[in-house]
Amino acid sequence: MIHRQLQPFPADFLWGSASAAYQIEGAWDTDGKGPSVWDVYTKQEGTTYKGTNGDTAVDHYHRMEEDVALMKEMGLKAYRFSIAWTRIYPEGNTHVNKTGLGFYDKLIDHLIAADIEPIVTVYHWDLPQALMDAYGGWESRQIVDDFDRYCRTLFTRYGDRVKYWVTLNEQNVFIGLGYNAGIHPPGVQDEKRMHQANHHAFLANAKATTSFRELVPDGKVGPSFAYGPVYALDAKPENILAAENAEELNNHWYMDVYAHGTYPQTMFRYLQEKGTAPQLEPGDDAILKQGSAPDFMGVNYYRTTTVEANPLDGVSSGKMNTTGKKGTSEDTGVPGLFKTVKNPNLEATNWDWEIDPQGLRIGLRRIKNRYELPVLISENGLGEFDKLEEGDRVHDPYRIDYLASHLEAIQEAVSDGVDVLGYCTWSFTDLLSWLNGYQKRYGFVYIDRDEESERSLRRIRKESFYWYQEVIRTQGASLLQRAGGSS
Ligand code: BGP
Repeated sequence: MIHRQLQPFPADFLWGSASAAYQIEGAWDTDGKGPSVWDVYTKQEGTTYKGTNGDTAVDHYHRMEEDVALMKEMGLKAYRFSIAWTRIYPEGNTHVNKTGLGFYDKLIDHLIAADIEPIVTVYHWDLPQALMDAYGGWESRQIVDDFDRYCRTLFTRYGDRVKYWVTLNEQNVFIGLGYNAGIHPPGVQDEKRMHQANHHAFLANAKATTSFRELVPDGKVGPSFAYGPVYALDAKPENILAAENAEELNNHWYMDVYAHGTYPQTMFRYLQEKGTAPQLEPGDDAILKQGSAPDFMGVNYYRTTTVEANPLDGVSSGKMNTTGKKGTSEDTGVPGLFKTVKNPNLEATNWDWEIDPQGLRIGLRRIKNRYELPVLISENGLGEFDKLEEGDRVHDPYRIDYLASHLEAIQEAVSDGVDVLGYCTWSFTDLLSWLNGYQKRYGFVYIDRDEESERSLRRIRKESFYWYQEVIRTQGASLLQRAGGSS
């Protein structure tokens, strides 16, 4: 669709930015916080880039007020952050840590005082280690009740002030990388175990959504899904079928359950035939159904996925580029279904993530057509090397180009009729990238630290900071000037 004129962004559009507790807070064992699986995993030899961990991260725990002041100065309308489960329940499911609750009270109050809508992510991967030790975390059904207890504590405590809630961040990523690729905790490589853990995560998500309806009836809740819309490499029918397979396994598998409470049937049968389908117990269907129909689909969008056919003895796992050396990532796949290939039409970042703003519009359209749900873009951004230059300047036009082109694609999607509630860039300040250390930077605010040293941890506004400030101030109208258009 080519529109003669684009619709403006909605007047109440949430111009936001995002972060996650483990990646920014530091203070990993301060004020009664318990250890999470990431606190433990990152300290095992060879798990992360240069052995980096979040012990200090960017020290947000001690610099929260300064960070919120920068958000206010920028004019941010929304800030998505996550709560560390282990600050609230240090052992996962026993006693509540009042100091932990108090930290997020303070953060929420500061945001509200700065006219910034808080968007809380309940779970951004930092499972209490105690629950991993007690029963294997997501591999046990016990997690469903423990997660619900934790959620109910948060909904009760903060539900009066926080109206936007994200349940699980990227279930497809923490489960896929944790239980199949084996590069996130707990480092398992087993497809059957992965699908079972994933099923428990669906149940936990559904139960928490049901609790939310009871405790925060005037709020909005949804999951954040890492959506990589799938393309076929070309028009060969076997590659089109491979793309259908990938869209179904990678995307509908998750979003169908969130939206409708049901797994896609052809893929479920295929996994049953293979012996890796999850085991459902009586009553599970009802839990999933009751906790379906979120208020929005949260979408974390970074790139599209391009695939071709993959034989039964074909490619499965491949290496990820965690060093920033372009061209070092390997293709991955599911034998008998699809394998990923480089898209010859797209440029990629130094970490081999293909840059594809139109892919975001395509994804938004697919969600609109299949689920009829509003979308909150809960993450989108560019991880790149940045250079701190003389006079405290960081010149990052590549980030501005990336974000501007994606916002233009969103405006096209809005003009297509997609209901987009808001846009959270990843990320506000630079932060720890789970497997990639500190050199893969995403923020509007540069943090003076690297893998080797915490240096001063000073906050320095990048050029993109001022650019986004202007986008927000003009409600997106400044984007049209950039594109040379008018409306
Ligand atoms: C998403 C996560 C974020 C963030 C981002 C960038 O998958 O939700 O926490 O890390 O990706 O990824 P990376 O840090 O691997 O570059």
